[in-house]
Amino acid sequence: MKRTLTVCPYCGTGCMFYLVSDNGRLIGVEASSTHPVSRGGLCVKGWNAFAFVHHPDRLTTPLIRKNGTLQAATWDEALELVVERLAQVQQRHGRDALMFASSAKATNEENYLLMKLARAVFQTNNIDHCARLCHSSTVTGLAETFGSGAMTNAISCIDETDVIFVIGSNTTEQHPLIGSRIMNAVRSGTRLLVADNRRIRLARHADLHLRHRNGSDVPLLCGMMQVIIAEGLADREFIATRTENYEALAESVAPWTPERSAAETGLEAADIIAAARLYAGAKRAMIFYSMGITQHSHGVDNVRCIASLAMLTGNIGRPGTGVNPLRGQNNVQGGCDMGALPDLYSGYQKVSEPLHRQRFAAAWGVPALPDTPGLPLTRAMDAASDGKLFAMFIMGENPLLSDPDQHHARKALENLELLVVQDIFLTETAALAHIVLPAACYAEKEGTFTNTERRVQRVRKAVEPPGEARSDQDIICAIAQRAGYDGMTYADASEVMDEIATLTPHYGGISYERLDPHGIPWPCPTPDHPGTPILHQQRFTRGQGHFSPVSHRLPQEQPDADYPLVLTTGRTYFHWHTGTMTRRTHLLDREEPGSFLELHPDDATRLSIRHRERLLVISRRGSIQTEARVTSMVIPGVVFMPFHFAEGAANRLTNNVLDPESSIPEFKVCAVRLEKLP
Ligand SMILES: Nc1nc2c(c(=O)[nH]1)N[C@H]1C(S)=C(S)[C@@H](COP(=O)(O)OP(=O)(O)OC[C@H]3O[C@@H](n4cnc5c(=O)[nH]c(N)nc54)[C@H](O)[C@@H]3O)O[C@H]1N2
Ligand SMILES: Nc1nc2c(c(=O)[nH]1)N[C@H]1C(S)=C(S)[C@@H](COP(=O)(O)OP(=O)(O)OC[C@H]3O[C@@H](n4cnc5c(=O)[nH]c(N)nc54)[C@H](O)[C@@H]3O)O[C@H]1N2
Ligand code: SF4
Ligand SMILES: [Mo]
Repeated sequence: MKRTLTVCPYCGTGCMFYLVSDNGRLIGVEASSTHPVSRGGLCVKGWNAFAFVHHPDRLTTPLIRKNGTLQAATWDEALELVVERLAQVQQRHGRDALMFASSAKATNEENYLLMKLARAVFQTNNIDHCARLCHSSTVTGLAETFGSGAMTNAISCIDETDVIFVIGSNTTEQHPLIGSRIMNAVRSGTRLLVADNRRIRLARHADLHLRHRNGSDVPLLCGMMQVIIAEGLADREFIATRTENYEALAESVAPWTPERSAAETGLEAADIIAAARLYAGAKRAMIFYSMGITQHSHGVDNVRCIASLAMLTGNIGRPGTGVNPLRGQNNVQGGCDMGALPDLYSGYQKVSEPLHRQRFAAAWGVPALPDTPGLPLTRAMDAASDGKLFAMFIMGENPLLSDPDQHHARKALENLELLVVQDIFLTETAALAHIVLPAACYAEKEGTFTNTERRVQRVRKAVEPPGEARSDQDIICAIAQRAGYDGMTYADASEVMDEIATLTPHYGGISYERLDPHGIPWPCPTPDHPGTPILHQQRFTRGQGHFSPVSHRLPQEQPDADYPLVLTTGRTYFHWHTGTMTRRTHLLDREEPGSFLELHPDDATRLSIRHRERLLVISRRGSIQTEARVTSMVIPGVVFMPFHFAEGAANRLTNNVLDPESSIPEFKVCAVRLEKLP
């Protein structure tokens, strides 16, 4: 038996474990007792992360659509066709007629290579990834206020803080090893404030649980800031020495009295005051947030308020403090770091900045690189649907299920002259493709993932890929070569990391030799630098912290007589997004086998819907059948659905309206009505 130390392929917590294999087959997972995050534990997805790897549904050969059906082909045929057809589309419609979707499931090296392929070989900045649907509001909001969009503190800071404020994060289900660390801290006296109208597990252990209306975080946070300033709880010294634009912030929150905030949020004024005192009264307080904050048409404003609240109380740059956006996918932090973003190279270096462009062009051996930012993923889907984008190369994403408004997503994908999908399974999206390329999964390749606390960790090959599947790195490099570019030949993944280090200041000191055993948190600028667990200690990345005042905007679709309920969507503990991996893992699928809708008992009684009854959920965009789960997890007037299930897909209902600044969709609020099945 062989044990291979590697990183969990599911969430951004970044637990490391050993894959146990026997005779070339994975047979189990063993936790790593010394790893600083997992510390001998794993959640149920981690324990089962070996099971999908050998599933018979794995893609084993390239597929090409002939006479309407996908048929097995050789790599030679498939790669030749990809290059030929991409070039054709560019000749016909211009170089920006293509979009590359990168993958937060793939390694740093693979994300870097796909963005190099897009920019150096195909000369377009049209590259993005699922961070657009996820923390793009964070990247925009924290870049403006702090200068860096990453989690400011380390996960271990949970052990040394006085108050934890969790807002819009179902931490025990979605970042389980962080959730359990919070629970441990609470057991030993740390106070907990939760703002989320679902009665999530952490809420049951909170000193105060705020069940405010969906989309009313700006009124809540402004109300708290008003109380903090009015009661003299602000950190005057921190504001004076470390920040700018405080006067404007103070003026903007002054009208948000607890009474006004209460009216907008549906909370009691006394609870808003209590929340403000609890957070601001702590010597050290940490904020954790996730999709409840970012996935709104005012997501960036929510993030700005969170940044302001932390700066107002001096809770930045010290142990046990910070603004901590929990990054979702195993390598979504890395996808962003590597520049799988339409406006940025690796290390958040702007494509619009001539010096950066020249440096990357010189390193990549091309005469020039495109200077205008490309399309965000969500805007690319709009462009495809409008017939203005003609080809998409999708590596490791399943937008037909994960994008808002499935009807719109389907139209966009079906409109394309060329759709190439590179995945480990024949997903709903891949089934629409003209060419499908079979990829190796995390257990079958070398590379690195960067977790939510910026820790760059080694992913190691435990077994061979099935059939002719190849690593994303191999496939991307083969495409580059066939397109006539000779700057993408590497002996192995570590050589790619060496190139990344020369072009990416945060990763400047990172090399594979240094990552043993448990990685290094960036920034790590030089080979002798130990890494940086806490950001913004002496100064903010941008210099002074910037207070950005906001004004309140409601979610775009409000309940009305026809669609009287608010639908909010999210996740469950057992499943992962579009279910490609977890629904092929027997132990997980058994726990949560199908689509459901959480509905408050009051609403159920009013509509005479019984627990487990099948019902119809209808929005302005579509309708689905699902099963009612009558529960006080949700508040009256709000229903919740996970988006994991192709049958009963929540994204048939959601609204494709975007935050104007971050282009994130409003996944967290749309209006629906329920009907009993005839
Ligand atoms: N098991 C599992 N774990 C996962 C994932 C998975 O699919 N399955 N996905 C990963 C990814 S990519 C991500 S991004 C993370 C997401 O992690 P989370 O953000 O924790 O998960 P969600 O279920 O999307 O939403 C979290 C909470 O937001 C609340 N919420 C909804 N609307 C609002 C609002 O207006 N304001 C506030 N304050 N709260 C609101 C919901 O009630 C919900 O409890 O999880 C990661 N971890
Ligand atoms: N309604 C609603 N919709 C949402 C959200 C929500 O809260 N509500 N959340 C949004 C968020 S935060 C996110 S992050 C997105 C996620 O959206 P997606 O990223 O589209 O969802 P996944 O199912 O994680 O897709 C990852 C794909 O990568 C494949 N894969 C796994 N490993 C590898 C690999 O090594 N190589 C390759 N090439 N492929 C691989 C998997 O089989 C899968 O098809 O969903 C978004 N959609
Ligand atoms: S907490 Fe996240 S990283 Fe850790 S085992 Fe669970 S899914 Fe994997
Ligand atoms: Mo995400």
